[in-house]
Order: sequence, then C-alpha cells, then structure tokens
Amino acid sequence: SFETIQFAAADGVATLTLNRPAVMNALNTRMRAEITQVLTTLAPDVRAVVMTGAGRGFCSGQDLTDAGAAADLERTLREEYEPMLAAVTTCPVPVIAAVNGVAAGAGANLALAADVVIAADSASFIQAFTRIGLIPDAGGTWIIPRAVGMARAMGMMLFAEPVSARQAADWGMIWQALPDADFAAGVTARAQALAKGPTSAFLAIRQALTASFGNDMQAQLALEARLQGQAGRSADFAEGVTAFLEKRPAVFTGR
Ligand code: T3D
Repeated sequence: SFETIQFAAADGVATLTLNRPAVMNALNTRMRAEITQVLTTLAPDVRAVVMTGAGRGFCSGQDLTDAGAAADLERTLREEYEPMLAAVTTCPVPVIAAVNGVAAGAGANLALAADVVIAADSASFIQAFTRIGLIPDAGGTWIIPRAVGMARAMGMMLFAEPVSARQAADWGMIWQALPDADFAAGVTARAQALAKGPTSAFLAIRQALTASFGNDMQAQLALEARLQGQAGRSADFAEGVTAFLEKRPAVFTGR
C-alpha cells in the first residue's frame, strides 16, 4: 500500500525502509507523507522503530527532480518536512536510524533526528546543501552544532564534504559506527533491547535531553523531578525494583 517506503513489524520492532533505491532513496512529497503517516499511527505493540534505506544508500535528501517542491522551498519545509521531522522527534517509541549508506542533505538530517544513530562503516554523512546553493535544513542547524560544536558544524556545512561514519562517531554526531559485516546484527540487537525496555522512561529521557538546551540548571532540575515523579509511578519502575530484589532480569511492559 506504500509507494516509497516499506514497513514491517515483528517482536515489538517496526522497520521503516526508505524505498526508492534507484535515486538513493531521495525524499519526495509522497515519501515525506508516508514516513509521517507510519510514525504517527504505530500499533500499540510496537516499542521501537528502525529507519533504514533500501539498496546502497540511506537517503540522498530532497529529490532534486521535483520542481514542485523547489518552486517554494519555504512551503515545502513548513508543510512537508516539519511534520516528518516532528513525527521522528515525537515518535511514541524510540527511533533508531540505521544508516546503511550515504546520508546526504535532508537525508543526513532525517537520520540525525532519530534518538540513536548507528551507521555502517561504509556510510557517510554529507551536508550537501551548499553544493546546490542552499543552507542545511530539516533540523541540521539545530542538532549538529549541539552534537559536535560550532567549528565542526561550520566546516561540515560550508565545505559539504562527506563525513565518514567513523569520524561522525568520533565527533559524537552519532552513537556508533559498526563494521559493515556486523551492521545488521548490531542494529537488530539494539532495536530489540529498546523494544524490551522501559518505553516511558526512554521518552522522558528524550524530553529531558532536548529541553536541556533551553534550560538553566534550576529549570532542568525541576524538569527532572517532574519526569522522575512520573517514572516513579510507572509499572516498569515497580517491576525493575522487584526484579532486582529477586535477582532476575526485569520484564518491562513500557508502561
Ligand atoms: O524542498 C526543497 O527542495 C528544500 C529541501 C532541501 C533539502 C535537501 O535535501 S537539499 C540537498 C539535496 N541532496 C543533494 O544535493 C544530494 C544529491 N546527491 C548526491 O550528491 C549523490 O547522489 C550522493 C552523494 C547522495 C550519492 O552519490 P553516488 O555517486 O553514490 O550515487 P549517484 O550516482 O550520484 O546517484 C545514484 C542515482 O541517484 C543517480 O541517478 P542515475 O544517474 O543512476 O539515473 C542520481 O542522479 C540519483 N540521485 C541521487 N541523489 C538524488 C538523486 N536523484 C534525485 N534527487 C537526489 N537528491
């Protein structure tokens, strides 16, 4: 039923595969809508999402053959990119970007919007925008300086050169780079771990870390107290403590 993505769920993990491999999974209007739709209508038993790309690339960013999108970039960003990015950053379960190959332009920044980014060693991240006379969008100018600092963010954006998966991991722009041979198994293991985890706590962590950039220490302590108050009333906290005292692994339900 989807034209530009594949979507499948098993064992609590949903896999969203960007699926226009002939164009390195370039984003068009339809793909943005399909990504937004699946992330905002997840079944209740899904407890982690893996976003990846079909073929040899992750995502090449905006489909540069789409004259309609190019005619009014501000509208395209507001009406199509913003909902897609929000669907990732407010997804009701943790999102892993499994960057299997090159992630360019908005494709790089879509990946970086995920909670956890795992890249294959052969993958790279390209802030390709200035090559075509644009500025980084899709959240890149917010997330990248926070992750790597101003000097590296500026260099990446002005020079538009590929940053290897290893370099990205060394710089703290992504969580992990894995040898290509270990990539699929590594992603699956992380996704299953998240799907078996305390989902509400994961979401509260996302909320706290995101808010930290705009808060002073006092405000952040207040936020932590509020979110921890919620976590302290969760079934998963009760289970976690019981399991510890009974010397067995906790069985979390995500609530
Ligand atoms: O609404 C708006 O427009 C504003 C939003 C802007 C957000 C943006 O994302 S702007 C940045 C757009 N993206 C780019 O500028 C990247 C363009 N692509 C590339 O630089 C390279 O293709 C890659 C570095 C991603 C991969 O290089 P390589 O050598 O591995 O593959 P390739 O041969 O260049 O690409 C394979 C095919 O995919 C090729 O088609 P062909 O020759 O086999 O028929 C290529 O044209 C096509 N392709 C790659 N990227 C795009 C694309 N087609 C349309 N749009 C693309 N972005």
